[in-house]
Amino acid sequence: MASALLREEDYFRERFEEWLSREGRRRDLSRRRLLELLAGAGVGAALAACAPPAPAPPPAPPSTGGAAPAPTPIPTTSADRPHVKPTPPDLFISHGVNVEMRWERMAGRGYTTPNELFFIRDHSKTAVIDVTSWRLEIKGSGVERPLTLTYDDLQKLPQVTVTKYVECAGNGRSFFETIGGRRASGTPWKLGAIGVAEFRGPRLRDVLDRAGLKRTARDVMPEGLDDLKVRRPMPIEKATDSDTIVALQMNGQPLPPDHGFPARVLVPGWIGVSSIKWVGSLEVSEEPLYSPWNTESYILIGPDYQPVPPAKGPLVTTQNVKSALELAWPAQLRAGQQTIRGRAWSGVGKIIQVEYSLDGRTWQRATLSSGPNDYGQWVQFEFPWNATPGQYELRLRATDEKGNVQPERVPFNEQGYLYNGIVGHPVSVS
Ligand SMILES: Nc1nc2c(c(=O)[nH]1)N[C@H]1C(S)=C(S)[C@@H](COP(=O)(O)O)O[C@H]1N2
Ligand SMILES: [Mo]
Repeated sequence: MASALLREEDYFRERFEEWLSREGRRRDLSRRRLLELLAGAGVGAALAACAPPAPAPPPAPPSTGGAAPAPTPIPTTSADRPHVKPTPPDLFISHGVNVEMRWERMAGRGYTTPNELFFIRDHSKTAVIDVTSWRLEIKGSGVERPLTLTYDDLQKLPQVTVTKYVECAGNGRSFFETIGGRRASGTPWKLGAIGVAEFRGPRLRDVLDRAGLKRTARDVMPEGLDDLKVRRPMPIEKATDSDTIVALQMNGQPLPPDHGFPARVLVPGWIGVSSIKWVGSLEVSEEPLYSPWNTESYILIGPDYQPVPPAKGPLVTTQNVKSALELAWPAQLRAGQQTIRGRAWSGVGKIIQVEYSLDGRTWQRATLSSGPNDYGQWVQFEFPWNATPGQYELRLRATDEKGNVQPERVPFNEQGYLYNGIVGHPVSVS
């Protein structure tokens, strides 16, 4: 990790320089004068001066026309606040750098997850990128002519809207311990490491075509501009799929910094880490590509799995079938007739059935909404419940069109991926 720490120092130095020049311009002071003021004011004030400003709204879409808007200050993160957007406890369950959405906050909402409620998973911390100097590099043996694109270039390509989820491979991980009795390493998510958004941007294949994608290309590896340079290859088939895009927008806004501004790759149906945020380069290769994220992590390691050299185990790619209730964990409900709602999803196909159980033995079918329901999406469902006072564990069992059903038990894997077993949602009715 030493090199990552070194990069972190570099990061802070660079951010400090950036802050100095911005602050200097704002107050019409030279860099030197600003440094003198900071030195005179002592370390405390200097640090206070470096503290991040209140989170600014994302920049307006560049296409609005009219008078040039006042430049929006570039938001920053800090050592104790790794994110840009607020992550208040009434919206998120905090796991330190990673925050999951509270499912009860999806109750009564429409199909998508608002940007303010969308979970954040950062391997290091949110990278804050200046779009004017940002470039997307396309390189490697799989393209005819390596190329560098600007934000503008990407906006000029045909744009498509893809409404899909991003879900962490570790979503549900805590249940390996609380149900399976064995703790897995990693963030102990409940079920809130998922969100659906309307992503918009050019298709990845159109972006790659600009560099002359060869027929012999095999793997594509997007790399992030965050401290750890998170990167994970995918096969050319998935990279050129019509739903795989370079997202520039999320729910009608430019991507928020925490979700990858200015551009993130969106790889629908695949585990979250495939959807690289703050993408800075795309390596296209005629040979298979490797990174720590497909040899060391995001693979299955455990008694039921064999190594797949050079990976330590089978690769995790597509997401499995899961479901959740739009209720607090644990939930408190008033007795009486009511409607219980939730959402179910699968990485490989639409959901064809959601069953629920109030007693863990008898199952009934919930009603699926007629709204969106495809691979990489969730479907909304509901069922009526005449609740009488008492303690309950509500269970769900979703089935997708490929016949995948949520199981009773999930075989353990050390890093705790893909827990999709049936869970008892604690509910007390009074
Ligand atoms: N560059 C970069 N991309 C990244 C990550 C990261 O740390 N760095 N985290 C990945 C993981 S593990 C997940 S689950 C998703 C989370 O996306 P979100 O924070 O927008 O919800 O982003 C993925 N893309
Ligand atoms: Mo993840």
